[in-house]
Amino acid sequence: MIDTTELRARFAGGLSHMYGLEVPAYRTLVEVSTEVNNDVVAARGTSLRFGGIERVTAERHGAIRVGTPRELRQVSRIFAAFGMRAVGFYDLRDASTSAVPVVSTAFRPIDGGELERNPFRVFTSMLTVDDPRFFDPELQRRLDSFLSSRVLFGPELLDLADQAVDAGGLPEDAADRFLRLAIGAFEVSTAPTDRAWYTELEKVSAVAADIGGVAKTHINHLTPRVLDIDELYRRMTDRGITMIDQIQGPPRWDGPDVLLRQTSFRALAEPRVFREADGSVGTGTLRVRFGEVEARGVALSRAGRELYDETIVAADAGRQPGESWQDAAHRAWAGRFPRTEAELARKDLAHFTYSVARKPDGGTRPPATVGELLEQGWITAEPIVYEDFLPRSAAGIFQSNLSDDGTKNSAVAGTHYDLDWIAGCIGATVHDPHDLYQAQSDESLAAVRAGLGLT
Ligand code: OOG
Ligand code: NI
Repeated sequence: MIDTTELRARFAGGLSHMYGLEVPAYRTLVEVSTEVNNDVVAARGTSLRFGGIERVTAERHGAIRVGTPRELRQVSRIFAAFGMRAVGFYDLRDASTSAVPVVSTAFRPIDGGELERNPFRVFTSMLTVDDPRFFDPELQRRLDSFLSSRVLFGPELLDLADQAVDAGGLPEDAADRFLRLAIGAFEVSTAPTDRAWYTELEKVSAVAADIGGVAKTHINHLTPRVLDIDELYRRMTDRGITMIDQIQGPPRWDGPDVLLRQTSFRALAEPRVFREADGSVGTGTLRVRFGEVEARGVALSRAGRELYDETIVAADAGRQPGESWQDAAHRAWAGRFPRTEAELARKDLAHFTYSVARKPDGGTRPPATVGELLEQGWITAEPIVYEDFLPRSAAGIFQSNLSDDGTKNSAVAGTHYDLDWIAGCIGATVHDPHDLYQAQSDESLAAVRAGLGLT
């Protein structure tokens, strides 16, 4: 029996192999990431925080885009077979100045042990066909009809997925078949794309064309994790690969690493087959797929996240003409963000797991608050890795690779989507990321309290 964890590891590895064949520059990105990670480990030693080196080296996230609630529900069944649950809700329609008509969630393991064994996650977006800011009734009708006639995930694939969920894995042969079908479902389409239809959608939004203009879904990008993203950016640039012009998220600074920093190389022209208006079929190119890389830090609490969002706004507002985002952000950070993890913990701005460092002996009774326990050396705090995404960075990633802003009619109201809508659509819980981190932290605190005799 190949269990859920092993299925997920093979799925992540198989997708990475497939994507490396489809987008060769992704192989360079993985190569350079591995070099940087090895150098960081050589320089700082192997006692890495934020996850062990095996986890970090194997770690990837992918991004896919589907067209309809039905497709979203189907893909959630496939991810469930890999132990990947829906976490979080992202509305990129408002997080972006360009036309990005999608709402998203991320499918990932939610258990600490499972994350350490293989943290593969997939940022999954669904086209909001019914949003009148992007699509008029006539275009909605044609999109609906195009999308409802395509089959992204066949019955055998879905059936194997359900079996894997029920049994917690699959026998070897069935597992091989399941993985082949699942990985195949995310390969780029070789069927001819209708040029006129694709172009019509592209005028509204390049994202809409990438989703609704083709017969299949595909991996849009895969993202290895790197321990020093600034160094990676330099080395990729030295190799002659054009990177987007900034690293998204918090700036590099000498304080704690928080949340998520991401960057990517520009999408490269890929050959695709097109059907022209006269019925002839020939090759053309599309630029939509790329490679992204990310560095992860500590998960922030709700209060910490508010501080983060405020600091980003302050960085934008304080940016001088000609100044880089990095420099402006660095200034904003230095003025607002705690400089140490201990301070983040004391102010309850980030999530940690706690362990007992010294046992009470004789008459000394440990203090009651986490801050005092830390200060007096009773407990230690390990940062909990941020396992999720950032809407602004996600919008930036979408946007940085669009050749055109598209069109959005802000005079009409958009359709409403939220976390509960996604839950209803997939017929499963969509977890709130904060609740997951809080539960992990609370559990460790309860054990610490018991260990110190504080309960
Ligand atoms: C997804 C963009 C979001 C990230 O890392 O923030 C994302 C997409 O381009 O489909 O992957
Ligand atoms: Ni991404």
